[in-house]
Amino acid sequence: MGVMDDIHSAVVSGDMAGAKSAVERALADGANPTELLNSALISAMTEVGKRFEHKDLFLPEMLIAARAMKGALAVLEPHLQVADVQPVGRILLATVSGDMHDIGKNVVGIMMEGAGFEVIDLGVDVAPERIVAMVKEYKPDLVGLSALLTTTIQMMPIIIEALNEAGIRERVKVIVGGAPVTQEYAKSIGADLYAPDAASAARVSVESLGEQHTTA
Ligand code: B1M
Repeated sequence: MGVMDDIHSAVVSGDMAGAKSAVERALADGANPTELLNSALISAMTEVGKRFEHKDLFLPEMLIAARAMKGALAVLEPHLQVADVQPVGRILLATVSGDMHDIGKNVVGIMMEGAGFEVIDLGVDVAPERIVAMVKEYKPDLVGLSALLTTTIQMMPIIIEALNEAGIRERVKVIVGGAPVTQEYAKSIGADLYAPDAASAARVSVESLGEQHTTA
């Protein structure tokens, strides 16, 4: 079994120490950090999701797999950052109310930092009122909303409406993402941008900075 397989199976089985040391080993062997993220780590979480769906694995196992993923990601993070990038803008990131999934949002944050954004991460389960207050306080260029549940993506238009009601919608671009979110959904709720993954989230965000306010 190769080191990529070791990482994959350590994450799936929730072995954080094993996942971290396998990532260290892969990096020492010269593995590409982005490939490692996509092929070993993210694919492991996809596998966990499939097993959960098929009832081959249950909530506690999903939780320890997520913990192993986070440990491995912490080892990988410095290698995903590009040194000496010029600051391009500021983004406020949040997982929406009712949603505790933060791995994808964290990966988006890492990629945004790599692209030169100052990232203000509000964490998970963030209420619309808090997002409005933080936009007023930090005056970001973008607000990034993540949601992983078909139920919680419904908070996204509520947050956009809250920004509207507070009279600050025009000050920021809103980018949305997360597994159940689609380009069509993003457009239908009046988001400015949508990205299916972290790398494209960073790319479209940088591109959007020079553009007029549009919808996704
Ligand atoms: Co949850 N969970 N979970 N879970 N979980 C899913 C999402 C699920 C698809 C699993 C399944 O059934 N196959 C399912 C949702 C079904 C649905 O809504 N249709 C599900 C469920 C049901 C639940 C609970 C309800 C289970 C229960 O309690 N019975 C519960 C809900 C809790 C809550 O939020 N209120 C729950 C709980 C959990 C854990 C806490 C155990 C854990 C989360 C731990 C954590 O995040 N700290 C967890 C996990 C780990 C998962 C899976 C297995 C993996 C998610 C993940 O981290 N993926 C997931 C199954 C799956 O996704 N295949 C599942 C890796 C991550 C890098 O990818 O988050 O998709 P992702 O992010 C990607 C893109 O989506 C995108 O870029 C990222 C990187 O490329 N992206 C953005 C994300 N945000 C973006 C924002 C952007 C742009 C792009 O712009 C701002």
